[in-house]
Amino acid sequence: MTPIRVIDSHTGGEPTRVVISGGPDLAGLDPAAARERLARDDDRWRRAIVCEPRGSDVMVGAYLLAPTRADCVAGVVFFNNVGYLGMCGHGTIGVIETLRHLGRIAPGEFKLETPVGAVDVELADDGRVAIDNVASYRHAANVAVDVDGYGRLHGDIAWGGNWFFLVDDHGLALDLSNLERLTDCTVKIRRALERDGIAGADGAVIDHIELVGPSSTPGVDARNFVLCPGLAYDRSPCGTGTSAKLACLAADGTLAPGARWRQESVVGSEFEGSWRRGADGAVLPRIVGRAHVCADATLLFDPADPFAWGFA
Ligand code: PYC
Repeated sequence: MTPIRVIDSHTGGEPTRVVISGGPDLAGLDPAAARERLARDDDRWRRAIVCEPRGSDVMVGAYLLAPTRADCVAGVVFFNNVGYLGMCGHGTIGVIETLRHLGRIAPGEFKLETPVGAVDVELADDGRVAIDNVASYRHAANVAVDVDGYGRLHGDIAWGGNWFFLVDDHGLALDLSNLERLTDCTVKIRRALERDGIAGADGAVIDHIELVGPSSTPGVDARNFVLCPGLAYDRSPCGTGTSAKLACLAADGTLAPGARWRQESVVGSEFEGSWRRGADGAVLPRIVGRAHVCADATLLFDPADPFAWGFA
């Protein structure tokens, strides 16, 4: 087994592991085709790269692909401890910071191909990355769900590059000291959605649960707790989750186009969001955040290691 070189970064505390060399051969595939192939034929690489013993439930991986579109700087497929993501906001910021660290890009504007479409990104001189995310929208508002141990809660179903159920009336403190209860509540919301057949467009599974509440940080509009598909919580404010929130604010008419929305995570890291109206009326979110590279490592595969291919 050839070693795999990875670069780890974190975006507001949420890790991204970018595969620089080694791993599955994805030559010539666009991100959507690569994701399909990986899930069907090559899934063991995902486990080996982001699951224990080399990774953890929190780790998000990113395969870098040669772009198939002339206007894109690279393609990317994001993955985690249970599968593959359509888009990943914090991960995109981590990929851009990684490309900058490698000297492959300098501050400027780029396009990145993802399985759910191309996204425009801008790297500023100070290292901040702005993502013009995919068109986001609210699919359903104020959907009631009976949650074991928490009673009847209400949430909006929204798309921000992944499917989210956004709940305001949870009554929980969005605080690190309350992680156990936050996780318990969001896992139970997820189960209740599945039980009741509550889904996104075309029956899509809602695999991200976002609790939103006020922030006590001056100037910050909201604080969130996001449960990811593999049941780890997002340490960052979640780029796709912030996009989903912006779509709901736009649908409610409570955030004007171009107005700034500052959202912080349960660990206190922050993304800045805003939205503009696309030509077809779509809500186009912009998310701004910053990542830091924290490791440049080689993953080794010992043929005698019974856990060489990871375990979930
Ligand atoms: O930032 O979009 C995001 C994200 C999705 C899952 C973890 N982070």
